[in-house]
Amino acid sequence: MASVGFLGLGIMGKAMAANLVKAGFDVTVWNRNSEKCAELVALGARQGSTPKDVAASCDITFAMVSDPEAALALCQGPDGVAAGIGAGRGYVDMSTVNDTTSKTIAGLISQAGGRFLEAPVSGTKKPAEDGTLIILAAGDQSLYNDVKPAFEVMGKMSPYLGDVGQGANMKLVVNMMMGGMLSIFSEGMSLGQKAGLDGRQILDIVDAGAMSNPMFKGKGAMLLNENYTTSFPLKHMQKDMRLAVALGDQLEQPLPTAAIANEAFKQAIKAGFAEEDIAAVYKVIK
Ligand code: NA7
Repeated sequence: MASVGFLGLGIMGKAMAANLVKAGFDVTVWNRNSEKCAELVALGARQGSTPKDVAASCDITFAMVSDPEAALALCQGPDGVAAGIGAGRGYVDMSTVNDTTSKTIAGLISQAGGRFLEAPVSGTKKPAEDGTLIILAAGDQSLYNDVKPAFEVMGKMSPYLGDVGQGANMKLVVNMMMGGMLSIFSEGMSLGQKAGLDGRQILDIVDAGAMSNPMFKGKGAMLLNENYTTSFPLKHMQKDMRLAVALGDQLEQPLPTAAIANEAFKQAIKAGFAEEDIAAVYKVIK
């Protein structure tokens, strides 16, 4: 892979792009707020002027932005990726969006002669920094083969899931389960402590049994310390829950538990916790 572009240097994109630079890839970065490029340039990346410019000058361009609207905005218009990509070049969108958005982007890229892969990731800030994300790829298989070396830098596994849309769907299923688990976990922690139980002991007991998992461990400590330092912004989890519930509507799949968890995340956004970590949902439950 001769040269790669990276669009979107938020919490996730910054860590992923930095790993590519450190692994020796020739990386050109772009971010809407251009100040965020400085840290990557200091590491050795070039800075592109627009998404079009990056897509036109790199063999393969990755993107990692917030939501469907942002992912579409990157591709469309005179400065968008589709305007620059040209024949044979690759575009890999790693943002979490819904299948419809991903298919629209795939259409824009293929009409411009490019190859498209969707590759949302499971994992938050720490796995992004450690290069241990789970990358959920779907779309053009030749591009998948070409980007494998970069996926190996950014993640610990990168299964190929089939046609465009299946990566988005897999990601929504996984995060919907995560949001539901976090919501019931917060209720349990609140109920237990209101009943006079020790929060630390609740965590230890849960951790010793079949429900032990890294999320309860990590988020549990955050709840007890009332520390909601952002690793996965709460607003993005609500977006994922919203998109999963919409997919349930589309497929006539009842999702009563996810729908209720989505309401808890909506309440948390209304209470002003959108930019805090997903663990902050506890504050509206307790
Ligand atoms: P962050 O830290 O909220 O970063 C979001 C990024 O998306 C950031 O680079 C934003 O640029 C960019 N963004 C947002 N809207 C736009 C538009 N309209 N155009 C271009 N760029 C935009 O999110 P994370 O890194 O935690 O998460 C990224 C994805 O992974 C997301 O889908 C999660 O659900 C999972 P800015 O710096 O604001 O100029």
